[in-house]
Amino acid sequence: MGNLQVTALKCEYRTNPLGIGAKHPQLSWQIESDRRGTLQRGYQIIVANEVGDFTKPVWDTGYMESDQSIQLVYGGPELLSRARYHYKVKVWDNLGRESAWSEVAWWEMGLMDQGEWQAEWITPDESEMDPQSEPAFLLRKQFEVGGDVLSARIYATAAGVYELYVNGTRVSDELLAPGWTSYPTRLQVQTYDVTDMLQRDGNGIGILLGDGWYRSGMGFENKNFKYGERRAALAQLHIQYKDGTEEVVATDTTWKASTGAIQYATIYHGETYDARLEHSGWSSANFRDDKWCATQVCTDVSFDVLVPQENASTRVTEVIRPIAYFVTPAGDHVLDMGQNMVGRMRFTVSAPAGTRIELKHAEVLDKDGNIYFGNLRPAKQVVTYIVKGSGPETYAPYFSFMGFRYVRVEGFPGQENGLPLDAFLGEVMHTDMEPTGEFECSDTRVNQLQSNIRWGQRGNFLDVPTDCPQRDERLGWTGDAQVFISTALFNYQGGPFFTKWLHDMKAEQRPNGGIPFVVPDVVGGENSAAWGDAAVICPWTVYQYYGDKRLLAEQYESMKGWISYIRSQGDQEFLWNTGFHFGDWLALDAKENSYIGATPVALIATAYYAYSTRIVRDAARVLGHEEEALAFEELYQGVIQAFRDEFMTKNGRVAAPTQTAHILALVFDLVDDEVRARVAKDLNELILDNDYHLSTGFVGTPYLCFALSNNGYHETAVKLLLQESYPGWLYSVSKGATTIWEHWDSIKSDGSFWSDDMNSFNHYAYGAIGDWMYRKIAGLDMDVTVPAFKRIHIEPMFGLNRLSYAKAAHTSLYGRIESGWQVDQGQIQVTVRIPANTTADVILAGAAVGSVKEGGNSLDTLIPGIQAISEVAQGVRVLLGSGDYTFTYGNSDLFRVTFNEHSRIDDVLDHEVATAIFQKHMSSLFEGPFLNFVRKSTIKQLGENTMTGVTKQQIEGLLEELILI
Ligand code: RAM
Repeated sequence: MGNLQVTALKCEYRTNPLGIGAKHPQLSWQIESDRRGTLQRGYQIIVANEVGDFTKPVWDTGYMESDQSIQLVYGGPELLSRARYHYKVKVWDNLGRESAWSEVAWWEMGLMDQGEWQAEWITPDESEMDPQSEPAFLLRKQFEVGGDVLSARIYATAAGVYELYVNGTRVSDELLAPGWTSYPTRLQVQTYDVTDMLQRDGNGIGILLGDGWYRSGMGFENKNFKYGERRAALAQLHIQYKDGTEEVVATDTTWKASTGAIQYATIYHGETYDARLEHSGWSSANFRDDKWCATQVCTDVSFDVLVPQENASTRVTEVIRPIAYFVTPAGDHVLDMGQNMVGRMRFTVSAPAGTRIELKHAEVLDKDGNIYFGNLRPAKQVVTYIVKGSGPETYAPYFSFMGFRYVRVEGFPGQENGLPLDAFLGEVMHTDMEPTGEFECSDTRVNQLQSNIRWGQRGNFLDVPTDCPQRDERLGWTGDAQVFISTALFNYQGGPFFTKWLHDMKAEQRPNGGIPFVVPDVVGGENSAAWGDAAVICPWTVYQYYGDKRLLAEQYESMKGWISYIRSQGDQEFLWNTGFHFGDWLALDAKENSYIGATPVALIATAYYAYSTRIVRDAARVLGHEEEALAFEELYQGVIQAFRDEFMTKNGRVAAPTQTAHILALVFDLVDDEVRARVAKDLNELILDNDYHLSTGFVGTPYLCFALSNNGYHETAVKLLLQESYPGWLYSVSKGATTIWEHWDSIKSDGSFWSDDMNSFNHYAYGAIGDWMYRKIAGLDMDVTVPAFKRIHIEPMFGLNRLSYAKAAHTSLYGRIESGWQVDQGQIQVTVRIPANTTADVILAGAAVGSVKEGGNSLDTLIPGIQAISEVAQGVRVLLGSGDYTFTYGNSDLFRVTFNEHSRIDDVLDHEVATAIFQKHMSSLFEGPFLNFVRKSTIKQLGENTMTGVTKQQIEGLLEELILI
């Protein structure tokens, strides 16, 4: 009967997760099938207890007729705190096949009930140690294990950041636990499996406790103690013996406290570690702690705020080596990591005791080649290590992270003769999300852009979505997250990440529905259009990608709250024309000395008012709140009308002559079809007038290319993408960027900097173009009416003659989706992969039914998996079931070069192709100072300009070759 398998079982987005907090966890699986067109017709889930005895199931769904294979809500009896559940799944498909049972997977509940806490919050005794002092605390206890251990778990958290040790070994590779949440209301508890770490009789347990976000002084004021003055820790070890008894070891005042090597550690400024002050063996049994201080109970943090960890943990996900070492003109010894990264340096050193080594981290070099710290503002990013002197010592900071490509090293033994590169490693740190997106095309510059976008995400998804990872900010700016979330969810599995952050947003929403600028809120400002709208856009985007109805339901009140906030603001119900807004932040049409672009903020605010209201309407429908949906529809219509009255001319022009104003009118559907054509044309002209350059900021940029591609100006969108001169995405690439910059000209063409004041080289907002690259260039898109890619939409837009191939992949909850195309002399090949239990509409642009073949067969034969074929305006539409398909067809018109003497070759050709042709005909000119001039000149200018020394013959050769394309 062929092969049908259930694989990749997930609970709450994760494989075999510990410490689940959801009372009704959501289960997902994937189906592998050797047949095209596989759909799930039914499923059966069996959940068993701790030991996995499936003969006595906790929950057995029996055969369920349903095509649901993701986010299936556990519906059995109440799940017990701390219990492990095993589960397996089988499915039946539309071809009548029954799969075998999947492999058994499990999840384990966290500590669910506050009443179970026997542990107390502890901190060093105030009478013996100043609990506000800088050095990190060491807290420890000795305990006995009196039997054969079946299993052992530790539930722990901290006011601060902590690492947990048992018998001298770290219990996990998680970093900066418990992560950053809205601490006054929510603090995550981590669960660790320590079964294999316990030993019979004497054991030691230790907690290393630093400041972290809790006490570091986040925000602009550089004030410590934002959340609290004292660090404290809470931990509870449950030992289950094989004889069925249980024992608990918990933090209480029998623990002892000390300080040690970590003399200082904060998020912005780095860490100071004096290895001479280490307490060797401090977390092992039999360590002499009689000289250590006592501890006391700390009541600063309540038990009510504890929640089992929601986000994936922060980890080192990659280790990179420095690519170079050099001495700057100013005499600094600098390591180059080759990549702007976020994390920490690990190094190994042998030196006499007391040697002081200092690492200071920076993102860029200035135009003279000196290391540049100006953009860090007060953030120091300095790591100081004081050598113990006992042979090779290895160290990396515990409780800080840096944003950097370059590291200035001072005091490293022998560095006058050069730094030994192999002594240093860069450890890349971020929330450990599964990579789910790949994009590649024929233009290597665009591939570098894609890499920059991904690195921007990695560096700024360190537990919260931050604006930047280096200066004294690193805050959960709502606007930045909102513009980037769609790209982010293509690139990485962000379900747990956004679930946690949105819960924090909801926790910090103001009683009137207002939304703070940053979440967790350490800044205090609130309620800017496009920033506060994150409360609506983010849960909806998570729903679109992952079909997570529970999160949508959890956030629904918060989403509505934001709309009612807006509604109460304007001087009439349907307009939002009051208050402070960041506007089209950093747009290039801003007035001098302003960050706020020229697009009227009331236009932006009202446009988002409409957009968010429409989303809440749709969310209401999904959640079955029909009456509310109707009310939001009415409100939406009112806002659209008000937008038109206020911001459109009678004849259908956008009154504000900015790119962003036109973009919003188009992408938020604020105009009807007739007017739409005119607005699109006007937008296109604004860009042509600007010689194919954008002028947009945070608000317009993410949607700019969508506005063009979706309204008949895809060619202009592609030109914008490929624009190498300032301003455009490839400008920073041409300047050697390895991450996305905050400003289009963070480094100006003369090598000088935009400013010291606000100039991050790792700011993902403009990376939002990634979404368009996936959806339009590679054509991998979703049908928005069916969430989670259950219905896939594949429609590559070929980028005319500028790109010769593009391909993308996305691992959805259903499995891997692929879309790719290539063109060779007018022959087009489109390849797709559609996972089981989904279907796809594939649009083959410029195709005619008679000319398309799939796997070599013409479409008029019966092809397995192809369910329907039709001609549409763009070409041919095929409806596919799951499977791998290759379509081929010819259409040389689509790729014909429209070339005349006014064309610049770079404008009409794929960068790689242009390069090859240039090399062939003008090799003499290809290098040297004229190169740029030649590439940017029209054929006419080239022929006329004797300066370049281009011969008539060369021009003719060029033209001949171009005609062949
Ligand atoms: C800057 C941040 C962020 C932006 C706000 C308005 O400080 O870096 O990117 O959202 O301003």
